[in-house]
Amino acid sequence: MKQIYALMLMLMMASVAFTGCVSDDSDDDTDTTTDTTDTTDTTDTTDTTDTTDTTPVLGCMDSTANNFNADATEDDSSCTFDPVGVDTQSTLDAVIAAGSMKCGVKTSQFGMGYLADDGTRSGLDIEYCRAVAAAIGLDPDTDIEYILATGSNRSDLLASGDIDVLIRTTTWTTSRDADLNADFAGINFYDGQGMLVNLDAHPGANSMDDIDTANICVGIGTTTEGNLADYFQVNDLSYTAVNSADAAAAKASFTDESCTAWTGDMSAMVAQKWGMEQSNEGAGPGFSMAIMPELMSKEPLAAATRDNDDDWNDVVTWVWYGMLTAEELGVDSTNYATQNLSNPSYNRLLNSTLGLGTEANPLNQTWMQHVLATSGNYAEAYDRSFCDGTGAFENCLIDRAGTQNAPYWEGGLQYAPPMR
Ligand SMILES: N[C@@H](CCC(=O)N[C@@H](CS)C(=O)NCC(=O)O)C(=O)O
Repeated sequence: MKQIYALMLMLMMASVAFTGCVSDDSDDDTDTTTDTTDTTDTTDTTDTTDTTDTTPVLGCMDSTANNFNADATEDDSSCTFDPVGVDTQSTLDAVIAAGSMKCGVKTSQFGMGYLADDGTRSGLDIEYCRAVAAAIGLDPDTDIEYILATGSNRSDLLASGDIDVLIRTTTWTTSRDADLNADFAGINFYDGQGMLVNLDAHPGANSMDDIDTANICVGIGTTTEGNLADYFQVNDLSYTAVNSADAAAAKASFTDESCTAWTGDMSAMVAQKWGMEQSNEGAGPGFSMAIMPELMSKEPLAAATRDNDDDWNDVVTWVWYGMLTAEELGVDSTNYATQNLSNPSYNRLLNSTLGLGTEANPLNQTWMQHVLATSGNYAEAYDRSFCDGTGAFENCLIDRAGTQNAPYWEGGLQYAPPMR
């Protein structure tokens, strides 16, 4: 069914600056807890007569500190503070207590996060979500609550606790890391921004230069908005943005030709083009389409957890690295149970917590075996998400070989730090 498109990653990486998404930062009321220096002003000018024979009481004199001593007369630099924005409970412990995990995903993008008419979910984000659930001892089939996260509400859902983890084609950027209540975890797909063009409206278009002055559909709250503005400015092109609340709105505008080009992550543009070509019983949208060769940005798509939720963030991160490491060691869903565990590398991967988890809920030693039983290694998850899933990487919507998502030993960027 699927058609083959090469993703052309690593070509023409645009040297443009990025902007983050719509700022819904809720993390600005913080750095009040670091002020340990204002304790020197202990001079009591009203009572100079009875100080000579008073032994100073040493202690922490900062009333905002955890160990504030109201009786102290001399600060001894012992004040301790909670880390800024600290979560009182690890999300891992909360998820285990609840017995289910809320995963923020998208439903519109075949290959990453897709909900079929029959209720089946698929894609690399879904594989990742299921793998995390398996790693922490949940049943991926029954114990995951999928929550739709859109481009514009995803960080609010995460900050408010409506989701435990966001795995939804979210680009890791500086300002998101710094300003949103989010920490990034495993990069499950290296992407870049692409442009899908209506060729009837732009006959013969084969480069971005050919769509100067176009109406371009772009998702609200995405990195896409800023990259588009930067790229067109730097290349002395102009456009009119048709702002779209979500993929469905953008698709509606593109198919009714309110916009004659649509920009987003290349993986999304490839999937949308394919989907539209299948629509109307294969007749398509009524015009021909092409994806322009330029990549406008770097879009490393990463999972995210809340700030200062380190044990949970570690688990989410290392589930991904575990899937990559398994691929590197030749371990997959079919052979993980028969590996020689006297080989230390295999033992560490398949039979060790490596310190992951919380004090209350350390991971089970066989956590990676559960991950492999559920989603397989990275190659298997990729094959199932983008290709036929036969293990041969055939009929892929997006080829893996030769792209940034190839493993590092084949020249790609997918690389796991040592698991030891
Ligand atoms: N990776 C980019 C873009 C991701 C994104 O949300 N793209 C839009 C393109 S229209 C999308 O997929 N929207 C779908 C939706 O919100 O349902 C980001 O993190 O901002």
